[in-house]
Amino acid sequence: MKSEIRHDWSIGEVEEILSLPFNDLLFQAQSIHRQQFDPNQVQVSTLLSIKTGACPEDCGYCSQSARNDAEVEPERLLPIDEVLESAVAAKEKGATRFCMGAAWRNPTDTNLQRVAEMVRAVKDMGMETCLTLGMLTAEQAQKLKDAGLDYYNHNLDTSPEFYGEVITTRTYEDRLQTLNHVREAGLNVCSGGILGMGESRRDRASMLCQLSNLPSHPESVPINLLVQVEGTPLFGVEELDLLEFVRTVAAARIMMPGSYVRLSAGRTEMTDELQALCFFAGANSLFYGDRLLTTDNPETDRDKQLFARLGLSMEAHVETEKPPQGRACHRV
Ligand code: SAM
Ligand code: DTB
Ligand code: SF4
Repeated sequence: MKSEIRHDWSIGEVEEILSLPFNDLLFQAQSIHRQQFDPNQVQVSTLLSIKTGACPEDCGYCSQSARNDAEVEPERLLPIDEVLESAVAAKEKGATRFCMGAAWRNPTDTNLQRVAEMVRAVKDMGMETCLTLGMLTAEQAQKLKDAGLDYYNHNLDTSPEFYGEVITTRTYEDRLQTLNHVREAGLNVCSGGILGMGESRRDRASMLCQLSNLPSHPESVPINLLVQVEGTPLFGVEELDLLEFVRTVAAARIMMPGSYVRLSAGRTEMTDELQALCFFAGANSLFYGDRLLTTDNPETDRDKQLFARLGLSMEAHVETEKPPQGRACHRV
């Protein structure tokens, strides 16, 4: 099984991959993973919510939407010294990348300036930087690139077909446009989605097609398991068979061989054994730190024990210069 960078996947073809016998699927994914990456290394990033809650969007999964009844205390944009304090703590614990998230539809230019200062300061500490602030214009993406930003996270979340069931206040096309602006500005792209929102296997195949058929594969592909937050429309939705989660990780690995596939939200619901299967299926990065944005993540000590049980090591600081022609990075 040779890994190949393709941008022409069809939904039917991916459904077939997702339906393979489990052992065949995991064997294929692990074989491809080993051609591209050290199979015993994980890259770890720490998240911080720099502006929490009161978001005007209606994302059905999100605790931060002003339209939902989740118990989240809204907060204004954090002062830069608080952000830096968290970044220092994350670096001390071994994170190589610091990801700052804001509950905005899109940043205003004033807010963008303040966030750009945060990026400069975190970068000066010797960490990689990532932001997720909602939609960006081409000019805003360029400003962030100029400030030294390494990655921008903007998820497609689900398939174009299922999308309208989850979000109505921005379109799928809006998301693709932001990803295009981010890519054109020369930033690394972090884009993935959420599983367990009541979507079908075909929807999962379709979302992976959207991601892998972008002109360049995202360098980072977060696969979130829905965290069901009380007060959100998706609270109480039927839970996903977690082996289906592993299958989707494996398909992402096969389709985007050079990308980091990131275990994201939902790890507190996963056993060590399930996470081990995800690593075997090709996941090689995760969020590290006891908080995601508004919900819990495993404690760092628990993750350290997990890594020790599996003989995994945390990646040291990596170079994030864009690979030639902006293609997904090929590590051989
Ligand atoms: N407001 C910005 C936006 O939506 O682009 C950035 C922050 S938003 C919280 C970042 C991503 O977190 C979402 O696109 C979604 O994929 C993920 N997310 C949010 N709430 C989640 C939940 N309850 N479970 C799983 N993933 C979630
Ligand atoms: C991503 O795909 N998952 C992270 C990060 N990108 C920003 C966020 C997960 C949020 C989970 C729910 C919460 O903590 O509010
Ligand atoms: Fe707002 Fe982002 Fe949450 Fe949607 S996912 S409600 S845009 S914070």
